[in-house]
Amino acid sequence: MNNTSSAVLLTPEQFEQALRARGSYYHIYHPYHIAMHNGQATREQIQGWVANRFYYQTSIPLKDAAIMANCPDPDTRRKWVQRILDHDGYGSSEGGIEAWLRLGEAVGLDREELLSEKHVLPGVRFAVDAYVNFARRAVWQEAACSSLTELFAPQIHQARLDSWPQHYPWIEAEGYDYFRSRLSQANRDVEHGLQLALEYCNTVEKQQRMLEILQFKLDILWSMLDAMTMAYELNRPPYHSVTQDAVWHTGRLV
Ligand code: AHQ
Repeated sequence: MNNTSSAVLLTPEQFEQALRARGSYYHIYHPYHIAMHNGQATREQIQGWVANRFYYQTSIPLKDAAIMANCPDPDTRRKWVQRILDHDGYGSSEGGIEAWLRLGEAVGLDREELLSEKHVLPGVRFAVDAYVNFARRAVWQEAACSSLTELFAPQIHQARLDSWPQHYPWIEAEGYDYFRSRLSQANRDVEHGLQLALEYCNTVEKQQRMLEILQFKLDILWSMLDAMTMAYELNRPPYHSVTQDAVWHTGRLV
């Protein structure tokens, strides 16, 4: 994908532009997401998305803790820990995972159903686990900067807030708190992530590798929606040719 041999060292501004240009491949352009945005998603497709994305949300703190475990710099850890608190909650703040459980209830899925992870499709699980395992073993700067798909996230959260209430009146308004919370959190995270990327990527090789890592993360987000498309749009969930039952594994094994 990236031919490093012909690449040249980009200035920080040029490198930031190169990172932002990958936004063309963000999952906001995936047909599943476009259908949800345009009001063409069924209740089952929305519920499937919420239940599968719950696995992504609950994996983010594990990913961020893995980065912190590999990071020897206290200043970075002091900033990075906020990401874990944003999801797990702290003091009187409920956290994003609790807010996502309320999104589940708002779309008609009770807490136990999301917490059981029984709806998490193998393809979604494998994509998300690849992200967590990458964070466990990669150079901490590379793992930290793989969160930079959030360069494009505020747009996607705002789009949901702008379109879903009118298209899906059956979704209770309390469910939208999570998207609202991410508007400011994502912007703050991106400011830190971008600063790390521009500081760390000071050679052609590091710049080219970081663009590849960002594509890896874009592929994770895209593949999650591909798995949901198979199951909830094409009605071809795993093993559909041999059983109508949901027989795939639902435990976190890696
Ligand atoms: O809700 C999201 C979230 O908490 C995070 C953390 C961040 C990371 O560390 O990789 N990425 C991310 C994202 C969230 N929501 C996604 C969405 O479409 O709702 C976007 C996703 C991202 O862009 O990586």
